[in-house]
Amino acid sequence: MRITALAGGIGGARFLRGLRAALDADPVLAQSELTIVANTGDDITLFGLRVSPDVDTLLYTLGGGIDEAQGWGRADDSRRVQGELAAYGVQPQWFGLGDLDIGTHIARSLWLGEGLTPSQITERLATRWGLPEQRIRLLPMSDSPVETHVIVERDGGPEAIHFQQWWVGELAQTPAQRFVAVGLERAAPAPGVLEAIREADLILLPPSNPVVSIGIILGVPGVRDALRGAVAPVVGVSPIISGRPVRGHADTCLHVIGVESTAWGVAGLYADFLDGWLVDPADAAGAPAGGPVAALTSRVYDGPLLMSDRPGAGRLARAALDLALELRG
Ligand code: FO1
Repeated sequence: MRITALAGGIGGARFLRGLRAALDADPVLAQSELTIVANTGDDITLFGLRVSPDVDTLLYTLGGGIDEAQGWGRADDSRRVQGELAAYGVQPQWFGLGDLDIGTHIARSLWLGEGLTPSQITERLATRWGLPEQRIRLLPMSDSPVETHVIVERDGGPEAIHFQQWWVGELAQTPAQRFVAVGLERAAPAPGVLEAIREADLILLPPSNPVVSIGIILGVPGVRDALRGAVAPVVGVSPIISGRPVRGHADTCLHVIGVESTAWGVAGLYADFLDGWLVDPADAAGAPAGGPVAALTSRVYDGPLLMSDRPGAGRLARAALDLALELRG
C-alpha cells in the first residue's frame, strides 16, 4: 500500500509517528510505503542559517530525536550557542535554537551553499534519522523558497512580518489582517510530490494547521489539482475540537481568513477533494445538513481526538486508516 500524507509540524509529526506504528502493527499493512509532503512555508533564515521547522520536527519525531515535551527541537539539547549570541547582543532571541538543532541548520545551510536542493538535503537528513529503514519518504513541498508572512496591525499601520515572528515571537496575539505566502505562486512542487499524490492508494491529512501548514502545501501550483484528480480516497482528521485547536493557534489562523473555527469549517476548506473526515465526539452534532461538507463521509472518532500520548496517536491514525480503507472499497 502506498500512503501519502501532507503535514505541518508537531501535530502532523505525532499523527504520522502513530500511523507508522499502526501500519507496522498490521501484518497486511506493515510493508506500506509512507510518503510525507512537508510544509516549508514556515522556513526562516536566522543567524545566517536556514531553519526548516516542520521538516525538522518531522525528522526528529519520526527518527526518535524530538524533545517530547516541547514537540519541536532536539531531546537533551542545550542553549550554549544561543546564550553566546545573546551575550553579543545578536538578535532574535525569541526563537529558541538548541545546540544540537543548530547542527542540522548548519548542515542544511552548507549544503544549500554547495548547490543541493531542499529535496536532496531532506533526503540526506532523513537518511541520518533512519526514515528510509522505516519505509518513510519525506519530501519538502517545493524546492523553491516559500515564506509565509503575516500582515499585522500596528499602531503605525499594517506591517508584514515573518510567520515565525508572529507565531513564536508574538504568540499569534497581534491582530493579523492576512497571510501572504511569498514565492508560493511561482513555486513548483518538489520532485515526487505530484506522483506521490497521483499514485497513492490512500491519502491522509493529519490534524495539522489547515491555514498555515496544509493550506500552504495546497497552494503549491499543481498540488490541489492532483488531489482533486487522485484515484485514492483522501481522508482528513479535524485539527479542531469544540472550536479549540488540537495544537497551536489554528483557531486564530482560521479567524484571520474568515473561516469558522469548527471541525466543519475546516472540512469546508478541503471539500473539493476530501472524501472522508474524522471528527471528535464533541463535534458530532454540528455537521451541516447541506452543501459540499454534508456530502463527505464523516465519522465520529471513538475516543478523544487529542493525541495525548503515543498509543493515542496510534489509535487515531488507525481510525483514519480504517476510514480510508473503507472508502477505497
Ligand atoms: N516554537 C516555539 O513556540 N518557540 C520556539 O522558540 C521555537 C523554536 C524552534 C526551533 C526550531 C524548530 O524546528 C522549531 C521551533 N519551534 C518553536 C516550533 C515552530 O516554530 C512552530 O511550532 C512551527 O513552525 C509551527 O508549525
